[in-house]
Amino acid sequence: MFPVEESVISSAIIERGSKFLVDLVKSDVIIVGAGPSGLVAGRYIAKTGLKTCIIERRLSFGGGIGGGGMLFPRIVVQEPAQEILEEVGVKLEPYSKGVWIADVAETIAKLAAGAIDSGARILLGANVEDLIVRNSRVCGVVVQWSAVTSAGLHVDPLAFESRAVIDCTGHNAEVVAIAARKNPELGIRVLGEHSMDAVRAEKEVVELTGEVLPGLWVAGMAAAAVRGGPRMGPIFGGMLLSGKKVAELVSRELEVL
Ligand code: 48F
Repeated sequence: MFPVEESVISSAIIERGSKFLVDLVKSDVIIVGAGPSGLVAGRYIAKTGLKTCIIERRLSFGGGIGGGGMLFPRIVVQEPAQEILEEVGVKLEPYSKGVWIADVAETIAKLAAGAIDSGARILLGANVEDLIVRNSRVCGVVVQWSAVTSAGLHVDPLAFESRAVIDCTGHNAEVVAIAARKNPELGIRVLGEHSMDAVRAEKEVVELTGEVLPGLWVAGMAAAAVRGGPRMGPIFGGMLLSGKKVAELVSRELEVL
């Protein structure tokens, strides 16, 4: 095996890791959250050629996919959203008319690979804790390493600019909640998700996907949380279609569609 000394390992990581981060300080689109909606949005936006970065606070992607339903390692997906999984090579098992079953590990891996292969970059272990807001427009995010946040250290964050920010943070709609808390004059509120109604929720999560403030978009469960839609549990068609819809809306807004 080729002998690689510690100094080479360290300098390679510091040098190329810094280059990666410098490149992220200005993007076309920043997506917060690498769950199903964020990964799908990232794939379709990056495919248009827009410079796309997904920021995820954990050291892994997939969000709520991994937990399946009560930790059973399967998720349900319905027509027509199964096509989004088929496109990235997820093997689907038919269950009943219009309903398919997918393995959670395979879904996570292939959605993430789909986003990365389309050109989206994923920054793991980084927490979005604030937004850049200029003249009532969201112009980027403020980021801190999750480890620093967990340790409660007082360390100033860094800011990453973008032409659009998409909140794909799931049930707490964290980015919109931050915008609401820190900028009450913008008049945005997070209504909170309602109790379960899977049929309605799946339809509404797609309908509720869209722009909530100039420069700030919401998709996935965060859209339901912001606008008071119901929850749906471990059925994922709505998440996938919401990610695809926000990608189309943002790409059109940024004039690449
Ligand atoms: O929760 P999550 O999977 O959101 P989603 O894409 O999908 C929801 C479903 O998984 C499921 C459901 C059934 O369909 O309701 O819950 O709407 O993924 C959200 C990701 O965002 C990350 C979080 O770690 C997770 O991986 N995240 C949340 N807040 C932040 C964040 C933040 N402030 N900064 C960075 N990442």
